[in-house]
Amino acid sequence: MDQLITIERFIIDQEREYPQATGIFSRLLEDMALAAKIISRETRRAGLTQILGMAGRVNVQGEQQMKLDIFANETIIRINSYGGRLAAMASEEADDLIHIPPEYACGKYVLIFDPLDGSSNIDANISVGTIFAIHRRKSFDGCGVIEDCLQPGRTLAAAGYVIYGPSTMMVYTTGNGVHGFTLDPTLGEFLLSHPNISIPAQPKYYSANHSYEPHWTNGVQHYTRWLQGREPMNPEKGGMDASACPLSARYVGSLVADFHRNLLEGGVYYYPADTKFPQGKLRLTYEAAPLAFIAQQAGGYGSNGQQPILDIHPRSLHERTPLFIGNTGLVRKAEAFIAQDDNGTPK
Ligand code: AHM
Ligand code: MG
Repeated sequence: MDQLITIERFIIDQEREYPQATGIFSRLLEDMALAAKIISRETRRAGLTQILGMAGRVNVQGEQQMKLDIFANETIIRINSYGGRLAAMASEEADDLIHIPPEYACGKYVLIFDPLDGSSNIDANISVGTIFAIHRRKSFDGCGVIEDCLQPGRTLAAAGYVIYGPSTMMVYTTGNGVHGFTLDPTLGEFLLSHPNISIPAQPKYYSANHSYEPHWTNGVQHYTRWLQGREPMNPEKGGMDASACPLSARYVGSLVADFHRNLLEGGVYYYPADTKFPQGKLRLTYEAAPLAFIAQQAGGYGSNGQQPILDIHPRSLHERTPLFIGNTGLVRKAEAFIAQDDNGTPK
């Protein structure tokens, strides 16, 4: 008989496999699920701000309306500030480290997040997402410090994302497989819908913003033509062989949506360095690293085109990185083209 398993029950069942677990980590994941439900509720009403009151203006109830990315940011901070679980937080929406208010205890984890990635898509009613990463703190006591957040993805304790699409899903890993939960809005519960996700061996899609092609390196341009089945690599130098190609192009322009589709269907997403973004556009600590950890747990791979994303030691909270992520063989192929044709820097 099919079982109905809520995310809370699943988290507790996983915790039982670690007798030394204190439960703090489980509560942290449950808090993220609660934040996701609240953000989901608000994104569902996004188009209604037009008639109920625009962001930054007063709505018909006389309440101040907030932009959704600010709302998402404040929701995650509010839910995670107390409870003694975290030593500090960092967010795409905050320049500096977010400290735990002095009236609350500091805990042993740090949370780094992008509260509403792809938020420029909201006005067109396109899927957006939240991405989060949880590290064990490095500092020993007191409040957390920035070095607690500047750890390579390889040491992540957990990572996940929430996609606000036709349905809302939360997908996460604690290094023990990737599991997906779909929100039943009538119950207000995330139910296990996608246990043990693994990227299909046969990919279907590649996802990149083609309008930047003239600004890409020779390696990335050749790689793109290879994905389209228009250009062989002679001799084949690693990664998937050309029988996988041509792949179909799909690009939402909302990282969580593009990543999620390729995770379930097979494919590669890339946002390389180019002349507009010489370091790449995406952020290492709260976009690339958590998604690379999830990809790895699902049998895939995330690279900056030259080395694994998970090996990069961040130097600052908002550091950017090129990103190639998805089926291992497709990402290794990008590395092979980049190594063959350029040194990874824009022309
Ligand atoms: P954001 O963090 O400002 O929302 O930007 C990140 C977004 C990603 O979701 C998406 O993959 C990418 O930027 C799209 O960029 P572009 O419009 O240049 O293709
Ligand atoms: Mg973002």
